[in-house]
Amino acid sequence: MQTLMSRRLAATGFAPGRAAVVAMVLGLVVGAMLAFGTVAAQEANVVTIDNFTFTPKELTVAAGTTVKWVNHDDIPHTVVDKNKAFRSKALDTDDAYSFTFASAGTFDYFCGLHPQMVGKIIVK
Ligand SMILES: [Cu+2]
Repeated sequence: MQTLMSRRLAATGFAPGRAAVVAMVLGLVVGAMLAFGTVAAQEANVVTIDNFTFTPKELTVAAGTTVKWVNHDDIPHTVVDKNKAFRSKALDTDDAYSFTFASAGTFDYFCGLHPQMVGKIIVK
């Protein structure tokens, strides 16, 4: 037996199946907007540390640029260049470390406490 509600929905051509598709499309649009907002909020020349991850993982800057790393995790991390060009102290929550890249090169770095955490700065 049909309810008044479902009859009304059927009358407007608004079938439950269509509602699901509309909800999915809306979800994708909102998701894309949120993702875009996150990217737009990313500060220039700043690498954030969140959930054991450097973001962006790879950053390209011009020679002379100062790059800042900020730890947003609630455990300490460090920033250590593979070729010992730079090494931070342990960064507590919201601590930052900055390094100025004077000349061109590729700098692979990792966290000294969690070596599986890696990132790269490309200086041009
Ligand atoms: Cu770490």
